[in-house]
Amino acid sequence: MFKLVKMSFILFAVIAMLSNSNVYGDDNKVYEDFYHSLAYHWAPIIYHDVGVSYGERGLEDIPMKLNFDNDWKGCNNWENLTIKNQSNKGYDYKAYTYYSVVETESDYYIIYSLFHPRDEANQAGSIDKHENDIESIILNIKKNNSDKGVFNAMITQSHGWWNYYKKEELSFHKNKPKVWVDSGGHAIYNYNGESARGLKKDGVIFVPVNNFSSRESNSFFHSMILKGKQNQIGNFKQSFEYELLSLNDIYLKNLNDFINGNREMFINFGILNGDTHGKNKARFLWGNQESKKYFSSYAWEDPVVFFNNGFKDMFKNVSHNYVKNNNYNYIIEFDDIIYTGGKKDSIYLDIYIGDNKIVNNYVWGKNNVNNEEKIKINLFGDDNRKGFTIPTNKLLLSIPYSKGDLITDVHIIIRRKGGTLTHKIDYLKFENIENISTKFKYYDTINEKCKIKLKLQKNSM
Ligand SMILES: [Ca+2]
Ligand SMILES: [Ca+2]
Ligand SMILES: [Ca+2]
Repeated sequence: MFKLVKMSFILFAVIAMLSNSNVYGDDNKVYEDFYHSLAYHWAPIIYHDVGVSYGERGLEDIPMKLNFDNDWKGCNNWENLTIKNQSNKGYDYKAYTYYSVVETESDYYIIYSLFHPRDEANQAGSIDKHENDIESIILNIKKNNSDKGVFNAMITQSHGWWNYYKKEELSFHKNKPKVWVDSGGHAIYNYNGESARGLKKDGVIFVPVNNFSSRESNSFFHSMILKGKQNQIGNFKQSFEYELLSLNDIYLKNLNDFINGNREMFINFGILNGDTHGKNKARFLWGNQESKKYFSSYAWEDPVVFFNNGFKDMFKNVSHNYVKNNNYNYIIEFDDIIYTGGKKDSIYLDIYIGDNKIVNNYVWGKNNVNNEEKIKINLFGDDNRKGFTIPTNKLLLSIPYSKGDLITDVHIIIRRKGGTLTHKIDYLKFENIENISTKFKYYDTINEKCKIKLKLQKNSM
């Protein structure tokens, strides 16, 4: 039924395209509406611990919008988050969560990111508090012939590590998974029915709504904290509303700010500007750099990799073809490599984008390669060392567009493994990613020991 609705929406968009010059706007609006409804349908029920003994009596434990203080500056967020500022013009202390949806031929991946202006984490004697905090949840929804698909798996973030849950390990309210968020540090896990953890076991539940109701009692801040009722919060006795906001809007803002040299909100790509109790501690998923254990550097632009790494066989047969994905801006697409480095070699690639190493022998490798052999490059396939099972020849990248002196360089190193040692065979370097041809082309490596055929694609977003 919904498929029909979606189809007719798309048909409508196609007709609109033919009759209207505003082509992409109309088409994107259809997707935006559909993805918002999908994100809302599956949006988590958030069991959120509350620390009423913090300076602002629990205000620290409300997931908020980035501009809660009516500006787009990161460095003033710790200072601005006070109860007494609540009447300042444009301040908004209601609860929000950011979402983004990408779609393959077989699955949806829905990202939810929670932003808190203060991280008050106080772990085992060491205090790790800092200005700005982001922790995320990613759901995998399998497509079927219903309009919203079927829930399959969830990954949640706890600071620098990630937790993996199959459907049967979770509890739900109707279709919505229940998650638990730690007070102060805001690590996210599944909600397993336990009490809130603080001394007084204070916790509240945030539930998604399409639009906030006007009733004050539905706002945790207005009905409890502002009224000084922080001693009556109780142990997950009360629920309050949160609204969903577009994470892609934030991503685009970050791209544009970066290109324009505006560092007020984002000190770097994916990294929030913060200066209180530690510097620049909060990262959105597109600022992640880890690609050895969790592969969280892929979570934003290529969640198939992120889930395949975490769940292995459970994701053996899913599609790696994206039908809609606004979370990257470049693709490096590989065809093959002609190797002239030796006989029966085990070779692999190290690829750096700027300083960030995102491809290593865990991602792609090939054994028993002979001299002058031509080998197809299937990233996450072939003889990779991590057990990935969903090959692709496309490397999706969310990096700032290069402009002026903001150049993103690409460095591809071909290595051979011999016994326990590895040898650098040769390398290829593009000073600017946009120097890569947009049509397939062989590039000789610097010492002419290999040729690699590749091309660059841009996401037209
Ligand atoms: Ca601010
Ligand atoms: Ca500050
Ligand atoms: Ca945190």
